[in-house]
Amino acid sequence: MSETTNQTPTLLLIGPLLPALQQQIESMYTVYKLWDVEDKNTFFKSHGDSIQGIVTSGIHGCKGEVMRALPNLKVIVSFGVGYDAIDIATARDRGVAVSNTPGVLDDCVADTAFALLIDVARGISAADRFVRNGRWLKEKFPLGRKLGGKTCGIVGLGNIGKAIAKRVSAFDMNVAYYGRHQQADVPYRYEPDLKALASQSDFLVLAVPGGNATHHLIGTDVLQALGKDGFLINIARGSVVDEAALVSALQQGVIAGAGLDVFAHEPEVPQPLLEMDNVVLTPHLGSGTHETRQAMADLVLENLNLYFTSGKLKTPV
Ligand code: 8YV
Repeated sequence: MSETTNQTPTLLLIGPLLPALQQQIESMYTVYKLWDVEDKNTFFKSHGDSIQGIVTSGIHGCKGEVMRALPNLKVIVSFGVGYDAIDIATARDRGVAVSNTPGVLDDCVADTAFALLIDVARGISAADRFVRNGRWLKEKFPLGRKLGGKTCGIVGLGNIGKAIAKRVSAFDMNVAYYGRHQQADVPYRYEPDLKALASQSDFLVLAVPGGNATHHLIGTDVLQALGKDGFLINIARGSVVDEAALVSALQQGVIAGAGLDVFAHEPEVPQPLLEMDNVVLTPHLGSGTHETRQAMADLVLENLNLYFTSGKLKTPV
């Protein structure tokens, strides 16, 4: 924690950032780190007035109570495209500007969705365990499912959804999508009924934002519609799926399998999922490549510096 002079704006970091990004921010601003603070009330009383900006991430977010403790807060700059963990209503009420990092991570998140899809279809992770555990010496690995000719239902055809559609189309899959509105100028079939989309899909891929509007969008009814030969892929947010319903659907063979990068209570993953060979689990690595995380870091710095020199944000929410 460092406070040098009052000439540089004072920022509060909610959680640790990429080390290089954090270092750059610390070299340009006066920075407090909330995770280092033992007594938050005392900290807010003595330093709350000085803080003009918050830097956070899609995971760390920012609660309304933190904003309310900072009377001179003007801006929240977030690392990540999803901002469901930021209390946007409170930010708007208090006239606090918010930015995220759209555009720069679509390809990597879509790659992750496709990696999970091909993995669950062909059992790549399970096959790796099969070879390592010496089972190949005694048994045959079970057959997988072909992708070509199958239907991929995409829930949420935003930039990431479109990047997923492009990838699965290249593998000769049919694409249909569900969303609030049909989109002009997309070559994919719109399905206005989520359950109908699930029942037509071999793979149902979730690419909607998190938050109240999509909370538990996927429950028992949609999983039953997806059916015993269907796979669920989630690279969106754990909150979009009723996780207990998903676990029980997998236990009872209601669906064939799942590829999951996000969970309801990260980094906790329900124990039954850890024991299933037809489920591929990744630790919220959707955007996690050197190139994309660097691009996200650059955009965070750009938003921050632009705000404190011009009062504007490059990518406001
Ligand atoms: C990041 C994400 O892992 O962009 C998002 O919304 O979920 C991921 O890209 C996360 O924001 C980093 O904390």
